Amino acid sequence: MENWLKAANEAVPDKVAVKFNSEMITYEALYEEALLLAGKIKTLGEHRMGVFIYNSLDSLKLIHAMIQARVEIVFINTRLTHHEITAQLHDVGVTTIIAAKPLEIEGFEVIDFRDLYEWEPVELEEHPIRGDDVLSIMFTSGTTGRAKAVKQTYSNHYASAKGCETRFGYSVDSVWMQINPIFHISGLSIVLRSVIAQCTNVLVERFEEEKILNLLEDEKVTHTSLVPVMLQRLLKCSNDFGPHLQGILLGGAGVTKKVLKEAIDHDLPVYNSFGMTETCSQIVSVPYSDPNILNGTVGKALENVELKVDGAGELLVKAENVSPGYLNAEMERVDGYFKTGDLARIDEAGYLHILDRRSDLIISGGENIYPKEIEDRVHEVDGVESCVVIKVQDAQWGEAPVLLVQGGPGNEGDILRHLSKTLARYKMPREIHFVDEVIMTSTGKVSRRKNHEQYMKNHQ
Ligand code: S0N
Ligand code: MG
Ligand code: MG
Ligand code: MG
Repeated sequence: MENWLKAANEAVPDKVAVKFNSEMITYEALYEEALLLAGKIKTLGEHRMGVFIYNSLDSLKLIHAMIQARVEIVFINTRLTHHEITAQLHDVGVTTIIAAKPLEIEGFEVIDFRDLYEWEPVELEEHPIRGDDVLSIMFTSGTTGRAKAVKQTYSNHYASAKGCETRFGYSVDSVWMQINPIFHISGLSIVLRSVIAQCTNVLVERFEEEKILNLLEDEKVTHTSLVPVMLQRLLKCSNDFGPHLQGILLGGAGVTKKVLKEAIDHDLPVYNSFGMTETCSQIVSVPYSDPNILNGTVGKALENVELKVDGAGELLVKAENVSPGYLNAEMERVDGYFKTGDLARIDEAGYLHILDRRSDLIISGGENIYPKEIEDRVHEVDGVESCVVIKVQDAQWGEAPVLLVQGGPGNEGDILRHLSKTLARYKMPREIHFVDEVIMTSTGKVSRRKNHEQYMKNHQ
């Protein structure tokens, strides 16, 4: 596998690789800095490390340095609590974290990124990159309540970039804007796509509507990715995204027809899509120019992706961009196809329709929440007899969790205290209701469906 940054340095050394606020860096400077930092990172002797970073130029330098040092990068969602981070990192044997801000997490050696510059480097040896080497590890919540660690290889990322490039139509002269967090595949895929295509990445630190709208125009951004909540928030501010945009890749959560139609009516070049951490970003997409985009489809398979729906209605994927597996769990496959767990339909013309997401997955503003994870934490509180988390529609975030608890309303304070210590803010239930009885199935399991029906009846 080619060393992408080295190749970009050879082909387009003077081209701006990254713009961030008032800073910018060329491919030549980025490569040199990555090599320098890689030599310092090597002194740690670790083959897998955690990173706790936000969208910033330093973070991109660090990612490229870790790639040059061939260290597996374990991405930490910066919205998580220390409780959640600790569980994830223990699960994958990580003991050292490089962080963008001073951070203390008990049991881990945390290195402040800026301190790396003071270190004496060791000499870097040229190692060829093998396609099946692991570049990154990202966590995705699991049905069991335990986060699964997804291995993403160099081949996975490369195939993903090439599939996207062909369908989404960007090239060396394009300008990508990255708003999505670098610790999600929606964000990291932009870092890697732009280096592979040798184009420019305009990196955005946080979601600020006015600033983003100005940058789209000032930096002549041609391509970007958004989750639907971001698009909705931008549309509230303005429906004129300037004359340069050629593609807005929408993913991470279902988008309503209303929002899609509003965007298309204002000539915004939206592509709906569907992808997962396990598939290293989108596997299907559909452009604004295709009238089918308003039929509820997430699109047609990318050129290098094979899709099937099995007898039970489950979506199966085979492609170079599908992860080889989880580090801490079995990845279910059949005949070489990854079993996504999502229920889907492929229509006669080959368009994919997602019917239902993996067992009760709640997607809040592009962040995945599994009910089981919240339920497990609630069960840890004294006095709770039973509980269930259900999914409700939410005007601000698309979907949100609601918690129903059986056992003493006096527990509310304890529950809230325990949840805020152990769960990220975005996973906090929007409402807590105390019920006489959490409804069970005939086999004695909590029934999410029946409790949901009951809740809807009471809250019409
Ligand atoms: C939507 C975002 C930007 C909202 O963040 P914002 O407004 O900056 O929030 P903060 O100022 O940090 O916090 C304010 C309060 O809001 C709470 N909060 C923040 N986010 C959420 C949330 N998602 N849900 C609920 N609450 C939230 C904070 O907790 C805070 O509250 P208090 O004050 O009470 O603490 C932000 O959420 C965001 O960036 N979301 C997107 C994340 C993302 O990129 N997800 C995609 C993940 N999926 C994938 O990567 C696979 C699909 C894929 O690859 C893809 C996806 C999209 C586009 C393209 C692709 C592709 O194929 O390449
Ligand atoms: Mg995920
Ligand atoms: Mg904010
Ligand atoms: Mg978030």
